[in-house]
Amino acid sequence: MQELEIIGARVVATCDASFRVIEHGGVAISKGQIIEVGSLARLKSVYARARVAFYKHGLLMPALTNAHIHFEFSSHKNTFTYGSFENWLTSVIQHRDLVFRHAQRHIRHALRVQMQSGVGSVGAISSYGLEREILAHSPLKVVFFNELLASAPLEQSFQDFQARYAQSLKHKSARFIPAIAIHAPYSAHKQLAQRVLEGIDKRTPVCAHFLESQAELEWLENQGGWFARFFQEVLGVAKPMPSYTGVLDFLNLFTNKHLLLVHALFARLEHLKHAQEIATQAHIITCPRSNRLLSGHLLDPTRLRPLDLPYALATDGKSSNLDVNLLEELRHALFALPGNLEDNALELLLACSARASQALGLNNGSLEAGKDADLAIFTCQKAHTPLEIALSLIQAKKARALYIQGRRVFP
Ligand code: MCF
Ligand code: FE
Repeated sequence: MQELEIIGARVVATCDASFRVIEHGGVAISKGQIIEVGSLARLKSVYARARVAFYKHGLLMPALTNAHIHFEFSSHKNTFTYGSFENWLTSVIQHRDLVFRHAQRHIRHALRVQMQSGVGSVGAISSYGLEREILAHSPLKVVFFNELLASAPLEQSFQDFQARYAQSLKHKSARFIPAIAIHAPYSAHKQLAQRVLEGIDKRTPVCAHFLESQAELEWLENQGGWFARFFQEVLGVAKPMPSYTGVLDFLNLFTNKHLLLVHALFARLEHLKHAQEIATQAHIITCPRSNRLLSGHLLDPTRLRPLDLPYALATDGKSSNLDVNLLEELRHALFALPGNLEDNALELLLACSARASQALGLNNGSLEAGKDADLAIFTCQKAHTPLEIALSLIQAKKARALYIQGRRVFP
């Protein structure tokens, strides 16, 4: 007889396409996967031999997904400058090494924060590989984005990247997925970006920071502005020129790829449409607190709706945030993003569950038969609508339990 389990709660938010909410419901689990979702009474009668765990004052949801986090910067507190993207970037270049002290301890803490906040999957951006072993041995599902950072087309930079990528491939499993991030148009040279992306299949997500600042747009479109001065004065480049002929040229790197564009605050409609046309699938990742601290702007979800371009919510790293708690991010997003509150509540719940999971190409993020049994339980008295569920979540502050493939990993 195979191991069967039912996990139920007073409120079940499936986060499926119809956003079904079930009172006194649950999921039946076998071999780490959900085999049925429904009322507790039905599940108990169909799977009479199953072990049952019921959370009386609980909200059962898919485990959350934090689709963009820089674990390596977890020890950062107040070294970098906020209030302007340009000043932030200059401060990162000047003080980056400082923040890697005691990195391992802080990375472990950031990992605990993920689990405490009900996060079961992460999209981890890795510039140096400092967090690779810790993440590879954690219970979380990890899409591990080895980040290309090289503004000049040096062979040594390519070799260093390949070596890091090869290290991550050693840990490849159903739970740890090595992938590639192209840092940004101003910091990843076209020739190297093309070379590292060669042979990457159309199902593995590729990630890039994209049009996070007005300066980046100006650099790509007019080859001038703040970045020209930055390359000359800070990095000592004699005649700085972008390696891309424009925004679309940068996006063309991702033709036939599964593309995640992070931030996209200064992207125009034509850029977003182009991304959708050339990519096999395109997603936006938004990190509202990071955006507020760096450029001051926030993504306007109403601009994405007519395009049918999904977005995922993420914390970014402590390099540009006060913490990496996704429930805190949800709280700020709910209060700060422009648009109708109820529409935003529904989209934001999906943005840290089903849509974030789709962005990372994972088989979780909603409670449906055939999905991995990655579940989070939060305290909740009662909730029906997406807004009530979102409000319960942000008041809960911490998950009561986190299951991955049906196995409890927290507390
Ligand atoms: O998403 C934010 C802001 N935009 C760009 N980069 C980063 C962010 N948080 C951390 N970073 C890292 C990036 O991975 O900062 C460095 C890279 O290591 C900037 S380039 C020297
Ligand atoms: Fe980032």
